[in-house]
Amino acid sequence: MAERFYVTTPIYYVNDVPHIGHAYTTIAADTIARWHRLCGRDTRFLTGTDEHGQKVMRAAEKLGRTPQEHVDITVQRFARMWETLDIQYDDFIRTTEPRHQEVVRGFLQQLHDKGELYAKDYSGWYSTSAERFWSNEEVAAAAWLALKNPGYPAEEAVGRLQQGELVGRCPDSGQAVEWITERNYFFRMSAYQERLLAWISDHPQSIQPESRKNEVLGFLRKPLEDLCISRPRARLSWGIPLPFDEEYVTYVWFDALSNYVSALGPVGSPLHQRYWPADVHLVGKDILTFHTVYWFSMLFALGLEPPRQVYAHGWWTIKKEKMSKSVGNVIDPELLVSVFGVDAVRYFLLREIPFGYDGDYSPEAALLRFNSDLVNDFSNLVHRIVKWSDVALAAPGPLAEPEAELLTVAARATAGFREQIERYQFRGALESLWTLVSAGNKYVDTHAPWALAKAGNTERLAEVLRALRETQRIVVSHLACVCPRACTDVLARLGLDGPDLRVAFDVLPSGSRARPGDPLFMRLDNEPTLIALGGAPAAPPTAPPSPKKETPMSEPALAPSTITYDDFAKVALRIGIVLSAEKHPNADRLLVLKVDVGEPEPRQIVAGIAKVYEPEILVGKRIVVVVNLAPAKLRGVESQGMLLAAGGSDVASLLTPLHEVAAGSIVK
Ligand code: ME8
Repeated sequence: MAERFYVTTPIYYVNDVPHIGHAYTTIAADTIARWHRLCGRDTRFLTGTDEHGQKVMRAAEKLGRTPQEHVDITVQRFARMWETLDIQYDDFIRTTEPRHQEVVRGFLQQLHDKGELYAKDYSGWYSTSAERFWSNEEVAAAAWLALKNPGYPAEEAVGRLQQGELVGRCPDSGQAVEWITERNYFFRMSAYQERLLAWISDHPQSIQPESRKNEVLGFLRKPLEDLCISRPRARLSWGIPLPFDEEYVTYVWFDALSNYVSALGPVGSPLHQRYWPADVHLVGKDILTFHTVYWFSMLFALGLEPPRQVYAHGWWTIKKEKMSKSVGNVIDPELLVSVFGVDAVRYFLLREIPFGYDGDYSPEAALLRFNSDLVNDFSNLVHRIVKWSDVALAAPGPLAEPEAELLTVAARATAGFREQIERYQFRGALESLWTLVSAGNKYVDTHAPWALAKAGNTERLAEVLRALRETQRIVVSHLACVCPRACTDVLARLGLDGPDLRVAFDVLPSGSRARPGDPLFMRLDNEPTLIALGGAPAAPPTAPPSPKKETPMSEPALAPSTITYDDFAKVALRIGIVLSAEKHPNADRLLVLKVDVGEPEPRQIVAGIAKVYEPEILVGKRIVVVVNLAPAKLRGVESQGMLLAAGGSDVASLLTPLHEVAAGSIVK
């Protein structure tokens, strides 16, 4: 039987709205799964949703739904998002499904029967928002932070906490915590400390990257405590009841972690035998301890093998701040897809930061990556020879020196790609593949098919076209796991029905022709794109020269530089009156306006203001329009100008004159 590969993502909290962080892990897992499938491995890719817990229960109550009704609705956000992002999972597990609950209850019973669980009274600081207990030090430190007191005199703060002079706070949410005492069930996790250390030492790849492994080893330097695995039903009813004591439900993490096994069916079932242990659990660094210390110990206790690897990647941040719903800085993948298309979003997220490290998102970086890598390099390689798509390929013959050289680059580039993608180094893998994209473009320049055609040198033209079409085939066959749509399209143009990873120039049949097609990616203009992305239309990034230098992800806060009056006078600003406004057919963020700027015909202007204004209320409003901006297409609709708005990256208000001045009035 073929070698098998089992990859998972975390199961996401069903209450949340998916953002680029969730998309990141899932796109990474999808890329890995597609790659392994392509290599002929028996691959399984699991994702899903985490549907129990207090937050879900409260959200449902607020909306007057039962928790089950609530999760049945909210789970659709994830299902739809994965469809938008071309995620090809094999299974989607929901923790409210009977198939999951049965396995979890079986696990609990088994641990109970083996004496791995015991009941005891426990007192501690409980946070209802985080659904967990915290230590004195943790809640005192969070309280100190909330008061914005300098430093943190740990002993003094803990002392004040115990005296009741300081209100303890939850380190996650900042909300006040409560001191509660309750009887609960505990898992004897402390008994597994030595075994965990031995396992990690014997399986150095089991936690990656190395820095994360060291973090876990650091955690394991302190004595491991037993893990509370129950919550009284009186306090939390939305969970899986303990099979041996129905007064309690299971702790959400015990429930959630089990999904990786439960999705395969009961232990011993055919799928379980075929795929467990998982090859890799991809997770964010926030949930590393749960996936290593807790999960490995649980598996030891259950007599199951730990996953072969847990790989923890870093955070996407916004202006160096963690992305979070409460801060209100989350980036909606739908918006990025509406501007760039799905392949480009997948490419950007995987290419931009090394997998494992944190990285800051900015619309400027996304646009730069798009215009340089995808338009200038990749799309160019595919499109420049479209003119000769009708030329039939000659039978492959011995390679002349330039073709042999190109093939050598292809071999090196694809070996680098293969080696790095199998270690989840997406950025390095793509960089490696791009050496071939660049070499292909250079080959077109040097061996100028247009000149060969003009000179009537059909024999050499057919040779050059073979090398180029084979190069395209090799590039898109490898890239198909990252950018499936564009690559499938190019493969079809080459007459193939799927990727072919062979690195050779004699794969395409002699006599075969290609089919012409539109450019895969079209250059996007800075200003309108940045506005559509909710970014500031300032400091236009230009495509860097090839070979590219590293793009810093951070957005430096530049003070505006001085310009002359003449510079300013170049911008023609006019008062416009909005005649009509409607939603853009392909982008949620955009509105399409017809604006009278005092010319014979109204201007059509596409603006990224749909999140702030309902179209109807804009009709009749006077606004300020830049009328001498080169027209640009925004998601397929032409924009003949730009509106002025206040607020920078988040549009706060359109600018409007104090008096009813005529359409076309000059603004200066
Ligand atoms: O933790 N940058 O679910 P969750 C990168 N239900 N990745 C991010 C991110 C960001 N800013 N934000 C989220 C849970 N992620 C549990 C998991 S698993 C048995 C239970 C990704 O909805 C990253 O993979 O909070 C992170 O680990 C995961 O989303 C957390 O998703």
